[in-house]
Amino acid sequence: MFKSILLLLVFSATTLVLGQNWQAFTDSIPTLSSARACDLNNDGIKDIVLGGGTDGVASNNGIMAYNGLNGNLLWKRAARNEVFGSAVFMDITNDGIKDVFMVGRQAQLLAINGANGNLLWDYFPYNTNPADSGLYNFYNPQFIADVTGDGLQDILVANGGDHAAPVWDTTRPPGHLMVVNSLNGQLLARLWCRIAPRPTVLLWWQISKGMAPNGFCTALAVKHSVATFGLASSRICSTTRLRPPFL
Ligand SMILES: [Ca+2]
Ligand SMILES: [Ca+2]
Repeated sequence: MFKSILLLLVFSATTLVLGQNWQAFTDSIPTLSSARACDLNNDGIKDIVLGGGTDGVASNNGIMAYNGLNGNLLWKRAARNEVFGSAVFMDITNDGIKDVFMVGRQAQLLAINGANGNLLWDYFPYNTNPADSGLYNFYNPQFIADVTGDGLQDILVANGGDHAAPVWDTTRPPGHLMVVNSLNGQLLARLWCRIAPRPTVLLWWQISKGMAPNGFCTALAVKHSVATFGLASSRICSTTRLRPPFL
């Protein structure tokens, strides 16, 4: 029973007019995900999305969306591992309802239809260990200016954190800073980062070629220290476009 950690949400006094209060309960999972609000059923009331689960364990309660009006579950999704990220929202299905982008362990970078919880794309849909491909945890993504020219903002996200490595092992896989097509999850650019000996130093980087249809490539300028876990303490200072000869 001690593992049956309870998830409890309490949202109170959401409106002075109706004086609404509700609680929602999801059994058997902890959560490190911060709740995010977005109207997913088009009733003018923001709904609540958050992730859950335990490190190394698949869960039927990986990502949940609760009705902001009454706390009822709008939809939920199973997850192959812990979903510790916090959602960001953008409509990529053009139905007027924003879709959900969520991250977690085991290379989970997911786009989910905000209206019904259906999976739109999974960055790593393969039934293999992503560590074999050098991929570990995805950390909270953010939207950046449109790279592909389809009018949709694209995604900048960090991946890293081989927590299976012993603490004394300083030979660790690099973290990745990645630009991903928000429409389909395609990798557009990737930056490998190792631990920097001092701030503002980026030891080495590489960007995959030919990812932008206009012949330009996106380069990422990174300052400040690069943390052990990918880019947790890094600060992304700017995005610039470079012609391929400069790469
Ligand atoms: Ca709503
Ligand atoms: Ca949508």
